[in-house]
Amino acid sequence: MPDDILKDIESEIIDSTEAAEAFRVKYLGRKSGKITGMFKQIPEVPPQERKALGQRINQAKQRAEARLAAFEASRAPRDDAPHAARMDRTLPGRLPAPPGSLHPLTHTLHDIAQVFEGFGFSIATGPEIETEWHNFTALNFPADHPARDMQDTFFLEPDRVLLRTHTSPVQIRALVAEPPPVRIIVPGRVYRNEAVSYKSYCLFHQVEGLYVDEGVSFADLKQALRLFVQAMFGDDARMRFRPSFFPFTEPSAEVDIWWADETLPQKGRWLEILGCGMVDPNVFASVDLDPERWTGYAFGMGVERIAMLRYGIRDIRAFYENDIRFLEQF
Ligand code: 2NL
Repeated sequence: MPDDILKDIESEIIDSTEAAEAFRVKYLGRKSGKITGMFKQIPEVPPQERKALGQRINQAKQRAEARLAAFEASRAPRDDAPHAARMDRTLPGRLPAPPGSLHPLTHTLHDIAQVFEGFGFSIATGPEIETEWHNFTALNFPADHPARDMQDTFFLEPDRVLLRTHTSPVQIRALVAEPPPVRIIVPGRVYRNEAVSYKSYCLFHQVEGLYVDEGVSFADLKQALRLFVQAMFGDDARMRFRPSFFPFTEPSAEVDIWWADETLPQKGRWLEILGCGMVDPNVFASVDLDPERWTGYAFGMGVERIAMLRYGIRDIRAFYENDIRFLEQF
């Protein structure tokens, strides 16, 4: 009877596509659906009852169709639903997420900084866009020095503003800003207008160091750098100081380390890793410090050069290409 069937329709559980299809066949199926069957029985009742019966069967049919429509609406995304509502939360995630790693230059910089922080140096940074005075003049570069040339330096404004060619201008700023003692290392990007090749790039990284106080000696410099080389390259590392020249230090030296290489007849060779020296009296004078009172040592090294040595990287450009196959090795 139609009244009973309405109750049945309302009490059915439709919680899956399969349940919905079973419901449709049970009530609305063409061959053996209950409602379909009731329509077929209409001719068998007395004519005066047919209209009312037909209406009640139609009502049951509408309820059955409404339940199916409600189920469809509950699972099908609406066109205006936000994207997340249409997302299938039952799909497995994409695993594993690559964790990433530190850049080899970052590793090397951390290791260098850690050694000098252990000696009591603190880290100072400064602008990459500099004045010609901070980058050259205060550092005792003569007015006609070739490094000031357009060929080596990126000038932003003629003869005034430039991309720093070393991090020394940060040390000049430190000496201008605070009275000694000063004990800082200065890591950072520097720029040079050079022909790009496997061994030089238009930008690279330096760590420079500066120690200024009364009574600082060349022996202090040698000791600090010897301990640095041992911390970076091992206690057995062989090193030598070789006389050199920089406008901003006097005397000046370069440090070489012995790089063992069994394929060479001499079983290795000396490789330069940094430059250093005693702060030139003219530098003290340009920052208004008395050269008779203050003494200091300074040094500078290329981070790429040290990273290339320790990791066996042959082309400096690899640091800047961001090739994931290179980066994921560190
Ligand atoms: C190198 C050599 C060096 C310095 C940098 C410096 C800074 C001040 C005063 C004196 Cl404020 N010196 N810095 C000294 C000697 C060498 O770098 O080959 N760098 C890659």
